Amino acid sequence: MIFLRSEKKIACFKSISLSSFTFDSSVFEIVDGQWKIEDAVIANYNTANKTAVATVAEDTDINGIIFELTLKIKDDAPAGDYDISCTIAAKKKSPAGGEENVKIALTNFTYDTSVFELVGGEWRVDESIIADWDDNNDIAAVAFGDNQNVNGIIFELTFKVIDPAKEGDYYVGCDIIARSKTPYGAEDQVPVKVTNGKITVSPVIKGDTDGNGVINSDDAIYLLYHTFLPDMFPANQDCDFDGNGYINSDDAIYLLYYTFLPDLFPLK
Ligand SMILES: [Ca+2]
Ligand SMILES: [Ca+2]
Repeated sequence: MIFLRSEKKIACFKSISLSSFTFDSSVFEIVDGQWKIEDAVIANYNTANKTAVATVAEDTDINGIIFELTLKIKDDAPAGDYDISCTIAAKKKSPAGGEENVKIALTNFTYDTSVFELVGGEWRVDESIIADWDDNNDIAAVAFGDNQNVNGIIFELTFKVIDPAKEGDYYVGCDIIARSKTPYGAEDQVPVKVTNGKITVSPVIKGDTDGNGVINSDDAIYLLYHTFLPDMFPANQDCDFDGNGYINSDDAIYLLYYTFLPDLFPLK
């Protein structure tokens, strides 16, 4: 259980985060990142945001190679020397009177499994010491300083709608456990309120590529982004609007014309 893991009897932690990897993206592409620290309490690499965080006991020796980044060289890359850098932030925290005095665990996520598949979860607490999501067990845990404001959105779940799903409103809930350290080192349960999330499932409107319910020039721009970055801008429908058999920027232009002259440029 992740939540218990953060309560290991370790006197002090230190955390290291790597972010803002900079390199010549016309030559290289990040394939993977992996921590090389043994005995890390948490060692995580977030592929989407290209950030890596590790937390270790204070007495862990972390001299030497601590992180390995695997890059792929693109075809036709010119020979030469290239620099790669990243931002490293390191923090040292003591559980007894240090800053990471508040811990929150989210468990028992409830949702209609006949309609949704849970595909991901991510903490939105800035400056957290530990933030983890165990998708095998549907448990998420975070620890942060008691001077941290955590009102608002703290955790984001990503669902996939199972096709075909019935239209309607669905609710998502979870159990939440929050604890805070007292000045004497003991722990108090903190009262917290969970607001259940609502998801509305509705049919996709032809041409509404960004899925906001209306068709306008933003959808043409979204489709243009999709043709360049399909992973970041996924398609919610078949976007071959000019009906020539393939999807490219011409379909984005065609969709733009459609927003002005729908009769002349009907969506195929
Ligand atoms: Ca739209
Ligand atoms: Ca087309």
